[in-house]
Amino acid sequence: MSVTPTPGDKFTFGLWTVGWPANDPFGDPTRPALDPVESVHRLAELGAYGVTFHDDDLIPFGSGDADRAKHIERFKAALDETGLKVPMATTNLFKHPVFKDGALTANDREVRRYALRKVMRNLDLAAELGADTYVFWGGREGSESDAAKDVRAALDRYREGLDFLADYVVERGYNLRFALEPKPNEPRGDILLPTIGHALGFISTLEHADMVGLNPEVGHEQMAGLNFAHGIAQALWQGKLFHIDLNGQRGIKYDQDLVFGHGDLLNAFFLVDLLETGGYEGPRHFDYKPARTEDITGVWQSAAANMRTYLLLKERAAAFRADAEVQEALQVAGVAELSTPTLGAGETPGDLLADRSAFEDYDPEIAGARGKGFVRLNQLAVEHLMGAR
Ligand SMILES: [Mn+2]
Repeated sequence: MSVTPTPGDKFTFGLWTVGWPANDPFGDPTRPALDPVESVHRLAELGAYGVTFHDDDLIPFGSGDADRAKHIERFKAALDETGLKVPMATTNLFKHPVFKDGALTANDREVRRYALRKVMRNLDLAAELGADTYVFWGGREGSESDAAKDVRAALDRYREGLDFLADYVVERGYNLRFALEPKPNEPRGDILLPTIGHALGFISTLEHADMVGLNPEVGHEQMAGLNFAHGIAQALWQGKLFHIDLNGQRGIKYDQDLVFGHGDLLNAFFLVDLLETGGYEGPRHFDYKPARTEDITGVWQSAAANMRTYLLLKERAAAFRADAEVQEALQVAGVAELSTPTLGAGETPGDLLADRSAFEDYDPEIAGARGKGFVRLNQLAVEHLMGAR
């Protein structure tokens, strides 16, 4: 198995990731802005499959129509030269002060109408560039004050906006699906649809629920103390893993956007194992930030590190699965038995009541005393991850 990335690995990067000049709330940029055209070329050289963008990453906010067309033309030329794809696009509904109280859920109705128009314009561009996924990260959809936001009304407006935009995609015949990206907080004190679970519940209420899924991000779930691999497993189970944002996060704190694997490495190991065996076929998209300490050389080193870490984890996970001792430990742990239905085919409540082996003759003390061998299994995973086996 090769750990040199190729387009067949479907690795993609947001223009805003490598292009981040490393300004943060406490400090000025430490790097010059990157031309998106240069990012396309460098990512292609590193073996990436594609790039993704917010409208404002490509076309500076407020550009006139002529300038906008020029930016798009240069970008398209770079895509043609490199063969890089644009599988996903999204809208910046968080940077400009107009969105300080949200976009689709701003209290101010005019802001909401402006936000819809901004999305519609970029949906047209996304379709033109061949994207099949459109992400909604509602970073400003939330509040700092429970008095200032009627959450039930906000969810009504969120649904209204997404239903309307989905209608627009259908009416235009675009081959686009929507992917909502949950995040618990930052930049708002509390963000609507804070976790995978909240977003799945919300999606089930949408008019076009079939064309709306998720774009979960590693760090966003881990900021809430949640197990990302479990969240992804549920998203897959519900047929809603439309896209994924890979990065690293170390515990419950601000959104770190570290290189993939530079946070909870063991969870990343099980995540890659799941993605590679669980039927996910979409891009492996990195939404990280090259650390503020890095110069431009460090930017490209960190981009390469994301892909190399993924491929190494893929290799380690495959070795774990192939190990005869692991297979025996899985057997002892009864992992496969969970796939056997609890009831027999056609078994009724009456049948279960009549089965004395299920209760009257069953000894819970014996079952309760039996060791499960889960720690041994986990240690085998850790040792494969460490390259010790
Ligand atoms: Mn993040």
